[in-house]
Amino acid sequence: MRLPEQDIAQARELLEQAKRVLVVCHRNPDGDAIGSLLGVGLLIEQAYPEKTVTMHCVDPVPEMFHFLPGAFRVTTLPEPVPEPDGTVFIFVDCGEPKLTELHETHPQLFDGTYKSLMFDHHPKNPNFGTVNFLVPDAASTCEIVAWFALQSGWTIGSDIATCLLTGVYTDTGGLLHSNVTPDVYRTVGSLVRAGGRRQEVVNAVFRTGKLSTLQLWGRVLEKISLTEEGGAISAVTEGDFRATGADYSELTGAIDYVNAVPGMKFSLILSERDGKVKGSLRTLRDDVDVSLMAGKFSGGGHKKAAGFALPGKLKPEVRWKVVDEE
Ligand SMILES: [Mn+2]
Repeated sequence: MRLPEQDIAQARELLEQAKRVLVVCHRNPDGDAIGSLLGVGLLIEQAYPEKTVTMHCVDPVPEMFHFLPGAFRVTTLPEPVPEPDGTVFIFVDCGEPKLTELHETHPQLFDGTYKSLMFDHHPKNPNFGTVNFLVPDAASTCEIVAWFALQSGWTIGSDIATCLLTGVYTDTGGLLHSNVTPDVYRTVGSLVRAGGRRQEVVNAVFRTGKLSTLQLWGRVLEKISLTEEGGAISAVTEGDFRATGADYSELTGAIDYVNAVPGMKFSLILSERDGKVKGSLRTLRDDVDVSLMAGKFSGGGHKKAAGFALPGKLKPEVRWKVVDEE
């Protein structure tokens, strides 16, 4: 995979003219958001040591990613935001401006007042940056950042490679999802060769589970039921979150286990939060499109992973049947 040379040249020109670079990722950041936020930040800092580079998110870095170099430097946006002259923004893994949660408080970041670069892989991204690196075929934003560095002739050190590997691993479920292409393996190869600490990422992300997370997942797994339509369905109530002490983000990943029941067409986890019921849908099948199912509830997503949110609460329903006792 190669990025257009003229876009790279234009991006480098913007960076060279800047005094400060502010990198921003989306709210509720996942591994790809944090990995690309830190990866880009550290890369730019290394390439242009005379410039001030800062990294920002409206939400804190999840504990799971605290092992990453630079994780403790991530802050909310400084107030007031530095003047446009001499400032360049870099947006990473944001499918649209509102995912930064700065679109209402800081519309000037998106209306052309500020110059910006954008790195993303969400197909519906409206290309809201001044220079856009949008690659919908990439499994993660971190890969796009890696190509940018490699094509620019920049050295990727082991710290930066570790950040970037994190995003590739989390957005591919540990290289297990169907979005893993030969290019993904090639990029992983380059990052591991650059000293990326693969095992550190795997252990922190896939082999570490807080007690509250494991107990929450226990409840999810215990409540799986199979429907006549071929769905494996489970639900978590606000009571489950309270009883386990888990927060909402700890539900991430549980759906892959619900989706593991053999022979099912799709899986669904319903979860209660702040007066809303959220649905997460997954399928392993090529002939099922869960984004269409989510669409019926005004949601959306990809063919194999989608979601929706409805106002309301969950009401448990137990079905009893009287049978003859032999
Ligand atoms: Mn991503």
